[in-house]
Amino acid sequence: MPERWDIFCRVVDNFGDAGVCWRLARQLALEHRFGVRLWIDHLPTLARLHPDVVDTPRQTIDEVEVLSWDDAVDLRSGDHPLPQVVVEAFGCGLPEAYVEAMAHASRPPLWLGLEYLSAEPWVATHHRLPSPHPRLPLERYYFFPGFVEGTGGLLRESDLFARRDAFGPQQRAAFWRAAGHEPPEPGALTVAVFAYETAPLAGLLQAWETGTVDTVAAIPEGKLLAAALAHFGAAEIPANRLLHRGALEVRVVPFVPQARFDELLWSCDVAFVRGEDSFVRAQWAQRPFIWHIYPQEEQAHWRKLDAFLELYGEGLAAPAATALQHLWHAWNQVEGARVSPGSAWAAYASHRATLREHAIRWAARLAGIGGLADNLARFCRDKLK
Ligand code: TRH
Repeated sequence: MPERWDIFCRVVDNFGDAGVCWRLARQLALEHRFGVRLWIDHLPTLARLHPDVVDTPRQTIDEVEVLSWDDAVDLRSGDHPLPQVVVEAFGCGLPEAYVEAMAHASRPPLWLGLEYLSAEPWVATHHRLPSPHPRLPLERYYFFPGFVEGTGGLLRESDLFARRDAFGPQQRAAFWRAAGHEPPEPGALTVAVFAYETAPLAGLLQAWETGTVDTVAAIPEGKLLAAALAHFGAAEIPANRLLHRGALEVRVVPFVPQARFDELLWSCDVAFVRGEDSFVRAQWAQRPFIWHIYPQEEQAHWRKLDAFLELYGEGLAAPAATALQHLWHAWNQVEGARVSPGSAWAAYASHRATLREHAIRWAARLAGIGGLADNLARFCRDKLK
């Protein structure tokens, strides 16, 4: 019998909780051949990421059994036998009845808490530590994704690099046509812009349209588009899904299934990404990238942003590292940000070749710590021996 895993995911907002859990579940099922059940509380979000998902309590997609859950679901019924491994994603909490069943099992499942991704130094010291349940004879292990040895690494499918490296001019042209556009002119700078609607987009668009480099900005359908339309004084998306002024052409592109999201990054020179999953995908894409971090209370996210900037800046020439920090701070509206997004962009763009070389080295460095799904499977295999 293949080892069985339950992954529990609550969708907080946006797409990343579902995006990360889906990517993990799919890889454990397809590459590790585990029996995987993904319990998710908001199917419509998953359906945006995978078009085969339908609104039903139970379905199998890409060999993952997807079950819709809320606390009322009685998971102890016979057709939901406990698995060997339970992954609780992002502190979502497990149904009380399920935890009780775990505690009373002759051999309780191995319980892991998959934590949010952070570059903060304390992560490696907490990774794989057990935490006792306050009331029941159970313990839950912290499992942290990360960028350094001693963490769980980052999600990466085994064929990702081969697919990335095989994605050439023809595939890029096909991506643009599938998105409803002609391939950009050879000399144009192409930028993917996936960010929260709070991003200071106007300043960036202004810099691009008044700049000397023809710039094509691909913005996926979503809340950020309103800021782009406002900048152009457009009431709605034009029929040709283009907004053009000066040196800037904004192209509206569809929100594509997650399996094709990488193609957006691979079809552009620079990537503005956000949250957790697209942030990781831009790093695997070896692109210069700008991260719009998910906002948190009391600006805790600024600490996370700077922790990553410090790590990422290792080995990067000082002028390029400074330009990178200024643009990331401006984009994330960090208090005391030195320069506006527009002028920060000009400095950043002047170091694009250096940043591209650094992005290639960084992806190779990350690959050295192994993929998250593989590290997780290895940890569980060792614990279940
Ligand atoms: O959508 P997000 O902002 O999700 C966030 C983060 O996960 C954050 O950590 C979490 O705390 C918060 O949700 C609740 O950003 P993220 O993580 O990049 O997830 C976006 C997903 O959407 C990612 O899997 C890529 C996918 N995507 C597509 O599949 N197709 C698309 O066209 C686009 C633009 C994105």
